[in-house]
Amino acid sequence: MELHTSILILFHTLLISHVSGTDVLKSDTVSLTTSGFNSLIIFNIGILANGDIMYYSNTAGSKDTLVASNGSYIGGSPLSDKVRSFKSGNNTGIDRVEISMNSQHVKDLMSSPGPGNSTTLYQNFEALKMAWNLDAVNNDDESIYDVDSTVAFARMLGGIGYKYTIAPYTNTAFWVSVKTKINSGLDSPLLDRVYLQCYDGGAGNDPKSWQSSLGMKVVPLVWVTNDSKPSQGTTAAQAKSRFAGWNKGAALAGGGYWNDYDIERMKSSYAAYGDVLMNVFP
Ligand SMILES: *[C@@H]1O[C@H](CO)[C@@H](O)[C@H](O)[C@H]1NC(C)=O
Ligand SMILES: *[C@@H]1O[C@H](CO)[C@@H](O)[C@H](O)[C@H]1NC(C)=O
Ligand SMILES: *[C@@H]1O[C@H](CO)[C@@H](O)[C@H](O)[C@H]1NC(C)=O
Ligand SMILES: CC(=O)N[C@H]1CO[C@H](CO)[C@@H](O)[C@@H]1O
Repeated sequence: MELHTSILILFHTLLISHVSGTDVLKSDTVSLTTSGFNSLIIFNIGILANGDIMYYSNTAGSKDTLVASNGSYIGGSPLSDKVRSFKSGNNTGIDRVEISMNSQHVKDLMSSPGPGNSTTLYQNFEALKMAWNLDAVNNDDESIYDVDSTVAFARMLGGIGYKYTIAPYTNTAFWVSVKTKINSGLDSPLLDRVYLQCYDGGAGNDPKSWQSSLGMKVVPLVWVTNDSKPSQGTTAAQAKSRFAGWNKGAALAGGGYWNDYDIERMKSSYAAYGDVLMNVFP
């Protein structure tokens, strides 16, 4: 309790998804920056075999966009202006923007050419950070789980100036190992946030038990009302009761939602979901 009121790391998180309908150029970005959320994660960035970076979209009217190639940002200014506006726009409450990716090609690229600052991969991430004014890279690995390359990649990103976060739903042992190695010997942790999936495959997750395994506080995520898997949907009122219950059992670092697309598709209220976080994590 004391931790919460004294240090205000009570960030709220909203995952921006365009998995099946919304990309950041199409989201209601006025609502999502002014509804009480203070962190945004842009979902579905990917690394190609040559180290280039893609922003994936399945959105009608949108296309996959190569955003960094050969060490330069090439995603265009409408996209960079939009992403930068999350933190700089009128009345925005957002002070942190992250990109989320899986671990595709990370192992190969860490093995050759490695994490050095003269590589295309390094320079692409450096260029993307600058163009989008990014704060962190989120690892949403759900299949590869290679400890050494994950740690090398995180350290590379830390060298560029990113913070590093994870979004586990399972495989606690992998994430404990990664967290311990990445933060080992650092005064200020590079891996500074854990967004724990508490829906779908992670529906049974107990934030308290993950906190105890990882030795750090986590931010549980619930899935907003959704018509593709209604049983996983969580109304604002239900989210409030879940976050409050978990937070009572063991103080959390905050709370968050997957995902904005469903809020808009279901005509739910950003403000209602944001209010829950401001209420439970003041
Ligand atoms: C990549 O960038 C380097 C340095 O700017 C340049 O010399 C080279 O031609 C570029 N390669 C491609 C394939 O664009
Ligand atoms: C901020 O408000 C001004 C005045 O209404 C408007 O011209 C500008 O486009 C807005 N900026 C953003 C990023 O929304
Ligand atoms: C790149 O890495 C080398 C070797 O670690 C280091 O000496 C050099 O200062 C780095 N350069 C930049 C621009 O960070
Ligand atoms: C309407 C819909 O399909 N919404 C999304 C619900 O969430 C799942 C998983 O995150 C997405 O795949 C769906 O697109």
